[in-house]
Amino acid sequence: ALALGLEVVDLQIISPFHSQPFLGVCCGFLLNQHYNPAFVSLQMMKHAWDNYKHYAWGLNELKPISKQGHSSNLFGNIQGATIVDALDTLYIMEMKEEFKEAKEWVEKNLDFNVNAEISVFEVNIRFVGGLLSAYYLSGEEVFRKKAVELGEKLLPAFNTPTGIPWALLNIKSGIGRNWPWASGGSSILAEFGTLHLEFVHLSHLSGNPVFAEKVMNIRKVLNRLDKPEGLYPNYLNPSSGQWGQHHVSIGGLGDSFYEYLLKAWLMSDKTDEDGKKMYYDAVQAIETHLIRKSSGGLTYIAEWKGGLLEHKMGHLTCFAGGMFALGADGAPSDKTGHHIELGAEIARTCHESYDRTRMKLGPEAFRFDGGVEAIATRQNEKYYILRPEVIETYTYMWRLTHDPKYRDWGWEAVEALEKHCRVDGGYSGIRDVYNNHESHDDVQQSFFLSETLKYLYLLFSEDDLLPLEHWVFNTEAHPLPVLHKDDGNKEENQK
Ligand code: DMJ
Repeated sequence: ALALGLEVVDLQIISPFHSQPFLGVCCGFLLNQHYNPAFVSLQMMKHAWDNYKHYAWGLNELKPISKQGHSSNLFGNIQGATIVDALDTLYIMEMKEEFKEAKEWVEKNLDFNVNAEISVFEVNIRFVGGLLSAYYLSGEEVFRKKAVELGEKLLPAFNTPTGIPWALLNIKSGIGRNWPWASGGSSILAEFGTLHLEFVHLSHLSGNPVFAEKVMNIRKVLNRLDKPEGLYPNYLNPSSGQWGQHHVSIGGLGDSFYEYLLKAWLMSDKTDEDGKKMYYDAVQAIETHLIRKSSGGLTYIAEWKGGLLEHKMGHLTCFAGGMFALGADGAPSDKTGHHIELGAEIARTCHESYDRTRMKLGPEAFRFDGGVEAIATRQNEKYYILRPEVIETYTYMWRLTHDPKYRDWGWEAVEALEKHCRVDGGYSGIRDVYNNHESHDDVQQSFFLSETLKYLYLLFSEDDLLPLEHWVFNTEAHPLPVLHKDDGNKEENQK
């Protein structure tokens, strides 16, 4: 850890939440006896932001070891992903100067008139979602305008025979296509199923119904289809309207589709009965066919391949703990307690996946076969790229149960992030969380600022900061307000 340039000492930190002592190895500011954990998350944000600003300003992401910009092909040559993704976190943490400079950058430099092939899903959740949240929080018109402008650029993605959008779109030419690796030219469930919240808000803020119509049509197509055992395969062909391979996952390729069904209902002030039914029916099928308990008593969500289970759970799947708990309130047939319990069990399993590594950070995927439980067995599944899902679930579980263990677990994650991911030039992912020594991947993902640090901050803050009754978080942790029936007039005013 000394190689990271941190001031490292062994010390006993008293848990900020109760009397159990933490044995910690940590960085400068944690030595201050008067720290508070929300303040620590804010300091982490400052370190991530300052370094991005210093070394990669205006580019998509930061390479914190080589101290330069990082570009990913997900955004084509749209720039500034970290700035747009971080806007609302800066706002919530009251980093006013930083928010101001981010806003100025958006005003002057955020440009969608580029010849770029982009991922419709990634641009929607990070850019459209980030701009919408920034607008709702700050009221600054520039964010609303940019969100709507970008939304319009995404519309040609829906020009397919079924209206199921392409995964990739050239926002200049309007030509779309799918990932070449996706089953027989299919679109991906977690991609086309994760547009709903943002597109409903785009219609709300622009007065143009086209956005909401596009995502409601996706619902219609899905509702017409037969679902194997009530499950949704990850692949759907946008031309034929037929499923591709029968692979089902609550992690990668499927995850946020389920999240958006529930949140569409919540965001509609619980009027979107269709979304509600689709969500609870899907959870029922998931429980029957995918959720299993290990011999050591850990509940996990397996993957389903044409009827056969792969006993593997991805880090991405860990968001589902928070989702089950968030959906508990509306669960049919007195199942509220059961859904909370399911959330708690998934949280515990995901915590175990962290606790069973040397670095106390979770692997990309962990398995429940071949004599192991909650451990990665394949070398290419041992990495941690600053993902938020486990901390996200702690935050929901804390808000919904107030069991102090979730704050303790969040604090363990803070300690591990500070010890292993914090470097001079920001925060980096780790190649192998079971190793004695950090091998850094040299990427500070934009979702570290938009999600991981925001969820930590919320975990350690009061419940009245973005209360769950009034806000839903998109899958990139951008808060969007619940729309009440009488909010509709706004659309008229915007015309
Ligand atoms: C984020 O972009 C979103 O949370 C998405 O839903 C899944 N992948 C990353 C974080 O892991």
